[in-house]
Amino acid sequence: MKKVLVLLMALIVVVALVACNGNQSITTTGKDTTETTAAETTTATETTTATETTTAKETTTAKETTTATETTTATETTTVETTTTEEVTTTEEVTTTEEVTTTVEETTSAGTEDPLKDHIVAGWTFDKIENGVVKDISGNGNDAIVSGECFISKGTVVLGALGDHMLVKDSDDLDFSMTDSFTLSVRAQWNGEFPDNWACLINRGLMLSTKAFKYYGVWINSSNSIIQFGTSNEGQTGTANYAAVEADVGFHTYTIVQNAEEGTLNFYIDGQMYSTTTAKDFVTDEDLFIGYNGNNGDQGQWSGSIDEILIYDIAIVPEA
Ligand SMILES: [Ca+2]
Ligand SMILES: [Ca+2]
Repeated sequence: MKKVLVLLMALIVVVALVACNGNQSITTTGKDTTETTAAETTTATETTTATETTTAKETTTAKETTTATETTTATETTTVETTTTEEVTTTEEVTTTEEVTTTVEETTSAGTEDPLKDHIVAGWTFDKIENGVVKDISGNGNDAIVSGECFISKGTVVLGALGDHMLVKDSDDLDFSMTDSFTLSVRAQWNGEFPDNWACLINRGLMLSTKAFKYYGVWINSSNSIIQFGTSNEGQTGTANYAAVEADVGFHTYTIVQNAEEGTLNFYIDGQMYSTTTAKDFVTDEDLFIGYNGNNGDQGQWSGSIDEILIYDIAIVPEA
């Protein structure tokens, strides 16, 4: 029995050993599975890395494009600013030139006026319109009241639209008898147009509606463009015109001179005498009109510029 027991124990040991070997082979199989899983994981990681690289490249390209666009915009802005700067410089140069011209004109006018200034009874230089009037430079208060669309440009008053004119109210300063000497000087430019009928540069005393004929003035005949000096006839009961020369569009000085001692009334353009008649009585209640007839039917609208009007209480023969 002891032998049988020993044999049985030995058999159990052998069986146990065999069982142990079987467990070892299962463990080996488990190792193989783990290794396979690890390899798959590595592959997955590589794929992820490749995807990230692509994304990074796209971002870089997008940034470069943006940068290029900004550079282009910056260049355009610089060009615009440069052009603007050049335009401003040109404008400043023009302004400077105009200022110089104005200064020269003012100096010339002042120099011409000085010797006879005390004899000016009414005068207007048309440098500005203030509160609806052009101031009388004589100090006598004979201001010219402005109507219509008259405006000042380069030291002249510009007229042209129907109704553009100036009015100086009747004043003793403007009344001259047959025994008074006086001078009326007008520097003006006609622009070649007749807005309605004869163009009236200046009229003192003619009023057809009231048959007032103690007058003198300057017109341009609209049928032939001849400059006409107008005054009353010898009986001072009607009109008389003295043709001078065909008008052009330049600036000219029109002068009417009454010399009481000589008993003459003479008409000049730029110092050249075109006609003469006898001295007359110009004491009247009429207003002085500049740039139109007054209420004489037709407007007699003047179209052009007037630079200066001076009235002296002495006879001054104009310089040629
Ligand atoms: Ca009067
Ligand atoms: Ca002027």
